[in-house]
Amino acid sequence: MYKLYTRPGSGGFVAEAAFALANVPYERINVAKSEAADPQFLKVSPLGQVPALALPEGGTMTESAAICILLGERHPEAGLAPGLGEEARGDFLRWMAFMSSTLYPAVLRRYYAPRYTADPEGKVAVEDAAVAEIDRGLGIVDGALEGRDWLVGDSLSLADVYLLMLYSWHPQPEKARAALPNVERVCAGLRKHPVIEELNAAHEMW
Ligand SMILES: N[C@@H](CCC(=O)N[C@@H](CS)C(=O)NCC(=O)O)C(=O)O
Repeated sequence: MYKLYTRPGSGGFVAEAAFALANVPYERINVAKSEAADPQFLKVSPLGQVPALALPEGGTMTESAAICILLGERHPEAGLAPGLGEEARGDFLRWMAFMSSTLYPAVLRRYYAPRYTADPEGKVAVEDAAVAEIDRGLGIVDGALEGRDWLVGDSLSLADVYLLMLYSWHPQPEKARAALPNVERVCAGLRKHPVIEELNAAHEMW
């Protein structure tokens, strides 16, 4: 069985959503922040981050986007990602990479600002610049969602769930709602999805 290392309110949300939406059983291992430096956990996740995944056949992996892409491939019947050779595959990979390499790091700079400056006075400047980058990235996604129900193709994919997770972490939700009408519209619909709603009861993302 898969083992997912996660914790409420974390990037484990999107991986848990993938399992729940695909109806694939997994063991959920809660890693409290205080346990992140545990040597056993560091063997699975060298940066001490969640999510991390132990695969049923052996081996482990980190990185939320990679985990989601793999689960989408392994459980195609769930329709969580366009398959190899499908026209929407490029968009799916593009948005998963955009979110994990551009948006998620901007969110991390906002919430872990002291890691990103050697200047003891620099925290606020890092936070402000991070919020500007979050807004810039989400603005690009908002433009891509104009006139569309979903980010990729004609149906829900893990790219939409990933977006929902990152958008939920916006430090100024009122401002974000007003500035990002298309992101808000898609995420508002997704928040009512029964599987997502149930998952949020444990994560309290919104
Ligand atoms: N690039 C990683 C980032 C994961 C990440 O930063 N997770 C946060 C929780 S949202 C974490 O575990 N942070 C603890 C730390 O960095 O010390 C991914 O996409 O999975």
